[in-house]
Amino acid sequence: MTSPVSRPPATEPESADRIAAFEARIANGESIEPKDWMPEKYRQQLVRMMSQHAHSEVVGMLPEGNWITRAPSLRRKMILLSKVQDEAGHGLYIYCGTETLGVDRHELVEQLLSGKAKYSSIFNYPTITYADVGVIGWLVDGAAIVNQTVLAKASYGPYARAMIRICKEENFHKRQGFELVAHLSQDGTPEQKAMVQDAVDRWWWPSLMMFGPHDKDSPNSDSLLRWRVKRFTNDELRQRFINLTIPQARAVGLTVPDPDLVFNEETKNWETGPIDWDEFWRVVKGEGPCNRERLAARNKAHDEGAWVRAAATAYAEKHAHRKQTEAA
Ligand code: FAQ
Repeated sequence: MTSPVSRPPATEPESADRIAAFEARIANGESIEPKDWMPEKYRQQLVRMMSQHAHSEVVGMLPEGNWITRAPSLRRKMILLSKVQDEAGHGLYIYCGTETLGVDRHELVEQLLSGKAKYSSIFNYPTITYADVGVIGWLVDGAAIVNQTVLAKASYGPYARAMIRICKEENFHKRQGFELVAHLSQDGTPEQKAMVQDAVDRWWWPSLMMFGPHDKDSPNSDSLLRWRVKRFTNDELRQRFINLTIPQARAVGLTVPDPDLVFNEETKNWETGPIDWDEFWRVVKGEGPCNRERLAARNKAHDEGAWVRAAATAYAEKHAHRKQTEAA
């Protein structure tokens, strides 16, 4: 777990009664708000999950951002620019949400830049062709929607509310991705069809890994489910995504790279072959194809933005000083 982050000491100590009252509120479907009392473990779990999520949105700009200058038309460039910009906004909403838990954003950003914090494994894979932009929109944003639509009902108010807006934008992201995938696979040249199939072959398994380890290997799920931050387990959401996506792939004449894929008539689930969890943990631990590149890019952007932060701080100080002088 990422190191717990500091907060002013709670004025009211934890007791069995207080925890029971808190859990009763959650069981009753109430929303927990920043000024409400909460167990320290609940706060820490939210800080961990929300900060990882915010980092993912920000690092998630990099793989597709690589293609902005090489988008094949003005229309595609405009779509991609606004999508990548949206991801920056998502990061900001979620960092703001995390700050309501008494965390300093700088501390979180520092953890990301130093490589201490986690972010989604999916963003450590390379975007090799333009078809990857379509496939990321379709599969990666599609997986994010399945996960985040449920998080929009999470017990912590600021997180749930951020998810409502984010999901609306993610829906646009998914649609633009699927539109590009359908265009390449149905109207494209044989080379374009091969290119989009190759992108699906590379992104399919990493997209399934986005939902996290199997339930039996998920140490955080129990408490998150009890506190209704998560409403479904990792495996349940993964299965929902697979069931939604296979018919979409078939509709546009694409296949997923899984010889063991079968439809179970009884459960009505598409069942996949085994996921390579060794690969997943390698990527999570920093040994994925692009982990170093991503961190280097974020650090470079942070360093190059130092003058903007300095200018904003100087402007804020000047403004505050002027207000003080006017009030005197
Ligand atoms: N990558 O006990 P669990 C997006 C870690 S946003 C890396 O099951 P939990 C939008 C986990 O942190 C994508 N690490 O954990 C977009 C934990 O480590 P810790 C991000 C992972 O929290 C699209 C350990 O493994 N979305 O795509 C991953 O109960 C396109 C054990 O795991 C969110 O963050 C992983 N895939 O469940 C942007 C959604 N999975 O902290 C740009 C919110 C697990 O104990 C372009 N988060 N780990 O050291 C969640 O729903 C949950 O946190 C899960 C993990 C489901 C990700």
